[in-house]
Amino acid sequence: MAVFRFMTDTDRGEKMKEKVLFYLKEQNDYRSGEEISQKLGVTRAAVWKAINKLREEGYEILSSTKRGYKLMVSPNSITAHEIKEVLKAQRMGVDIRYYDEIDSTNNEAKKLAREGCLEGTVVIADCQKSGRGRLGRVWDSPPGEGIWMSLILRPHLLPTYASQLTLVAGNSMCEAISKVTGLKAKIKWPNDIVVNSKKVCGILTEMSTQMECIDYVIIGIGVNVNTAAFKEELPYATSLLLEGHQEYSRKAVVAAFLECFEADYDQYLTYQSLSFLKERYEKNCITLHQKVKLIGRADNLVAEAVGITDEGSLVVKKEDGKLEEVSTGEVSVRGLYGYI
Ligand code: BT5
Repeated sequence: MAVFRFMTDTDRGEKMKEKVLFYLKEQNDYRSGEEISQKLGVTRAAVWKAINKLREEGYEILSSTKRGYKLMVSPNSITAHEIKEVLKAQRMGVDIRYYDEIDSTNNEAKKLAREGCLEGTVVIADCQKSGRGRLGRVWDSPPGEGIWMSLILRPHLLPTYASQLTLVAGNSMCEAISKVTGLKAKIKWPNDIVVNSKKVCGILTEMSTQMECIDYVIIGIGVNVNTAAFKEELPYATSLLLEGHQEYSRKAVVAAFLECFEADYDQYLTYQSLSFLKERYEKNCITLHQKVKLIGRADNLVAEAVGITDEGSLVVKKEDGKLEEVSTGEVSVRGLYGYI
């Protein structure tokens, strides 16, 4: 059930800002306040207000009494408007809700999902105050540096399939990062993306079920894009900036991810299996052909990771040569995060 709401003054201000921004981008030259107000059918005061708001957000807009306004530099921003401008996906990102600051995008996504929002709705924030990892761990989400976003899905699947969507999303983000930055991003099964053996991205998948079917799935993704330094407590964290020695466009990574995920999600729903993705996933997965330690098991098993099943389990080969499928839990991989 969709829930409708009336436009507030804030909504109108946002719309006006978007219109002025779009006009200045399109014209790519000085435009007088009078011309902008006439073209957009609004007062000059409204244009002036929108320009000031844009400047507050980091847009560099020159003004000259004779010539008017000219947009010089757009910030590395991930507002709905900025993402939509470069996004080619149709359904993923159909509705983008941007927040300067939020507790956790997964919390907001859950709220929207309960209210009946469309599949493909994205909640994205510049900063999270209570970003979460798995098992209640903290996810560091400082302002201006990363992508903290949650994607809402409504697949007609049994709940046991939800964890496979983490793998589809992880693969899409891995390929999106490689495509945008040229860096060699790899997947640490099941939910981390690493670059040069350090963690650049984590995924937290949560779901709600109804009558033994999935009601909604939230794919929460955090990517360290332009983080210049991490806290001492995060020795195994890295960012695209630290690995690529340059700043990257956050919206380009978001758009590339949503485009890749849209195509793969459709295929996944058709096959209801990861068979279509297996070759690409295995190529991208750094866990394979490595010694792994299965954490939290009574036997503390150490084995060699040899493959991924069509259901997304990790296949390990034990010392006695026997194979075992591991579907959940934490895995330490030799060479990553301090495991020697
Ligand atoms: C994850 O958990 O890796 C899932 C992270 C998901 C974050 C996204 S951001 C958008 C959405 N909204 C949320 O509230 N969450 C999702 P896990 O595998 O449990 O890893 C957590 C561990 O990674 C922490 O205990 C730290 O050791 C480390 N860590 C924390 N912040 C990090 C960061 N920014 N970069 C790299 N590692 C970090």
